[in-house]
Amino acid sequence: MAPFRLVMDSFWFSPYSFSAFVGLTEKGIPFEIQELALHKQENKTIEYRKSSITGRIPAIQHGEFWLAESGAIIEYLDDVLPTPSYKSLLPQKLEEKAKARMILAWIRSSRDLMPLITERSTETMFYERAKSPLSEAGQKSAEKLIEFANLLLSESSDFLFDSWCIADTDLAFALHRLILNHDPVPRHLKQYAEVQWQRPSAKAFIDRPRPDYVSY
Ligand SMILES: N[C@@H](CCC(=O)N[C@@H](CS)C(=O)NCC(=O)O)C(=O)O
Repeated sequence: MAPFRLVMDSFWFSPYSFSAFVGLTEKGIPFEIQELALHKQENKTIEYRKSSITGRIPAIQHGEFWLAESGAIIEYLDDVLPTPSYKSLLPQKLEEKAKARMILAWIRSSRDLMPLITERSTETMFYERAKSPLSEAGQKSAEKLIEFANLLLSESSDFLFDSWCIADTDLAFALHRLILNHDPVPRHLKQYAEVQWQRPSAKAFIDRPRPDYVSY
């Protein structure tokens, strides 16, 4: 098997890097990590732009093959490292897989989440907590996330489906924007998100010692 490399941010706080990192870790294969300092624009070099095409992180290199976009990376990992030899990142059942893709896409691109993402940035999760309460728009955005999670999860679910999938990891990350900043989150959603946060693949990212933050 050709070696894998994950190119990610040096502050270890990108939600997209988190998803790709957890995906690779869950596959149980060795992989190298290359950190790019986004505040120094290390992702803007011509070499990285040519390889990644998007110039954004994360990207993976598998042998000579390069791929960016965390959602595409997850799908590629499941294709190239399939079950049963490797853990599946997306559910096996067709409808559950489709739902998991919906969840990943909504978390990545919904405009509903934009105010929350701005006011509860990942800097507030891994560096300094938010100093101001959520604005009206931020609160609406938080309510939308909570409604979304509530509609998908029952009161006692540890997972979205029968067992863990990468959508659990992504949804828990989004909920932790609120949890870590002490914004209200219903108890069962908090418990659900904390289960995902304790997963060894997630903890390896979360507990990683981080360099001092430089704003950019
Ligand atoms: N849709 C992309 C988003 C990737 C993304 O926006 N990455 C940010 C860091 S969180 C980035 O590379 N920013 C640097 C830049 O845009 O110059 C994915 O899912 O991978």
